[in-house]
Parts: sequence; C-alpha cells; structure tokens
Amino acid sequence: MRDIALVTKKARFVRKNKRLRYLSLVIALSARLFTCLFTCLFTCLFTCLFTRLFIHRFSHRFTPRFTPRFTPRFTPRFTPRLSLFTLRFAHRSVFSPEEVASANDVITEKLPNAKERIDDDIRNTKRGTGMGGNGKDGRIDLGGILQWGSSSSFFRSVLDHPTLVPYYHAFCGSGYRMDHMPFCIVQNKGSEGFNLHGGTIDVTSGEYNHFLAYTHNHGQIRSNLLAVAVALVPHPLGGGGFCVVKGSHKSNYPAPTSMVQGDKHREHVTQVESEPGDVIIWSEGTVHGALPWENEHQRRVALYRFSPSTCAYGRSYMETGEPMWPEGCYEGMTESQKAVLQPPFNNRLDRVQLDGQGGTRVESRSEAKKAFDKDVFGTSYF
Ligand SMILES: O=C(O)CCC(=O)C(=O)O
Repeated sequence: MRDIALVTKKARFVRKNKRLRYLSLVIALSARLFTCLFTCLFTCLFTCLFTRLFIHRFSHRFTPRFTPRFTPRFTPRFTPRLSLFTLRFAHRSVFSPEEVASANDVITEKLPNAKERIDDDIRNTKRGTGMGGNGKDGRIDLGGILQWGSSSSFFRSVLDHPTLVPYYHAFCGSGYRMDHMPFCIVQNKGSEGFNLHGGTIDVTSGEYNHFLAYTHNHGQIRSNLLAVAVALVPHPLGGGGFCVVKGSHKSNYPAPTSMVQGDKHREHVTQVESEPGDVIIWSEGTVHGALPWENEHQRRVALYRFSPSTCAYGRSYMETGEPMWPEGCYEGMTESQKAVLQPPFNNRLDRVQLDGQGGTRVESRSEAKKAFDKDVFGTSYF
C-alpha cells in the first residue's frame, strides 16, 4: 500500500513538474517574441526617422534644382499662413514702411493718369453678380510704373529684389523674365472685384492652359506665368481684394459660372489677408480673382508677372518691332534689372541671368557655334 501511495505521489510530482516546465517554456518563448517585436519596431522607427532627417537635411545635394544656398534661405521664411498646397505664398514685410510710403507718394502723384474700367466690355466682372461690387465703381489701373525714372526705383526693385529672387528662381528658374507690363491696381470702396480666372485647367473652359500652367516634375516646380503682388495698403480679412481657390493649381475641372462670378460656393474661395509691404506670389495656374473692395481706404497693389526664360504670354516688348519694352523702362535701371527684361530665349544662348548674389552671369554659347550659325542662317543664333 505504501508503495502504491509513493508511486502515485511521484507520478503527481512528475506531472506537476512537467506543467511547470511547459509554463516556463511558454514564458521564455513569449519573452523572446516580445523582445524581437520590440527591437524590430524600434529599428523601423529609428530608420524612418533618420531617413527623414537625412533627406530633409541633404535633399538639396541630390536635387540640383534646389541649390544648397537656396534651401536654407527659402524655407525659414515661409510664414505660418503659407501653403504649398494652394501654391500661394505670402512673404511678410519684404518692404519697409518707409519704402511703401515712398511708393504710395508716387502713386498719388501719378494717379491722374490712371484709367478706370467703367464700360461693360472692359470691366472684370458682370454688374449685379457677387464679384460686381456696387456695379458702378470699376477697377482703376495705373500703368507705366517702370517708366518714371528715379520715381520708379521702388517698382523696379521688385524685378531683382534679393528677398524675392529665390522665389523667382524656385518657380520660374534661372533666367526668369518679366512677361507683362507691371501696373498698380487701385480700387475705391464698392469697386468691382475680378471674376475667378486662370487655372492650369482653365476655370471657365476646362481646357488645359499651358501658358499659365503649374507643373511639378522630378522635384522641380515651374509656373509658366507667376504673379507677384506687392501690397501697398492693408488688406484685412473680410474687406475684399485678392482671393484664391485653394488647391486649384491641381484641379482638373472648370468651375460653375455662379462660382466664377461670386454668387455661389463662396466657401471655396479664400481671401488673402496682407499688410503693406507684404508680397503675395502665386501661379496663374491657381484659380484666383478679387472680391469687391469693401474697405474705406483705397486699395493699392503693384502687380507683376514673370515667366521662365523660354516662356512668353504678353507681347508688350515687341511694340516697336524690336525686342524692347516701351521707352523709358531701361533708363537708370541696374544691369540685373535689365537682365529681367530680356525677351524669351534659352539660357544657353548668351542669356544674362541673375546669379542670386546681386550680380549677373552669362551662360555663353561658343564663338565657333555662333560663327557656324551665322554661316548657316545669316544670324548669330539659330
Ligand atoms: O485684384 C487682384 O488682386 C487680382 C488681379 C488679377 O488677378 C489680374 O489682374 O489678373
């Protein structure tokens, strides 16, 4: 009997021990598995983090379009309100209050030469629509802002301003050129705005518009027509003025007429607030326009359009039959400002380009090739 009891006890002990062994085995395996998972997870996280930091820090070395000099100067200046998605950039306080005051003095003096868009066929809106304002006051355009000699120095400085050149290079490339005659927009309270227009896919026709197109290929943004507006008075929120449809540079559809004319879908139209001296830059490939001006003070903005070196939209520079902008534009201009006034042709063909340091450089075509072209075509360039 005693023997049987002993055997039973031993068997129970062995069974219990076996269970304990299994349990410890399971615990050990789980611990290993957990350690493995944990290590994998952390390795992945760290690799991702390091890769991101590395790319962020050194990407400019791999992408020749964004030069090392450009990246650090460009990035930190983005204001919180900047949005790459809308392709509309607001650079705060490019110009000082004194500079803005001097520009306003010149505008006040020249204002009698300005022309108001009164007749229906030159208004930018239809009377009685959301963008039409009071139906009476039209937008007032003041031209000739580069042709006033020393009084034009503020307006000429926009062509090659050191703060703005990195933006021009980023969006139009080296060799960028002025494309339209710049002018001042003046609007009084109640003035009409401007129907939504532009768009890489034209907001009205729905057609692809290469001449305004925004593209982003292989890390390089290009805007075939870049608008640059210098605010010369406050543009408070809700007071009207420049507006955009966010993200529309990537849209593929036209907008309904009711939206274009400001009667409906206003929630998709964003007014851009600005202070005097701010510069708003946008691609004409982004759908944009202006809301009627509702402030007591007069609206004043200097508006420019730039293009890559081989793109052209306007033709003012051809007026005299020579590739020259109208008389008076060049007198007293710096060499780099004159470089921005060159007609469209490729950088390779002796184009004077801004070097981004306040000077210029020329991408030369060899004398041998020019001599050869002269033999073939009778001109120095093909
Ligand atoms: O008034 C504005 O700010 C917009 C002007 C504009 O888009 C234009 O003149 O084409």
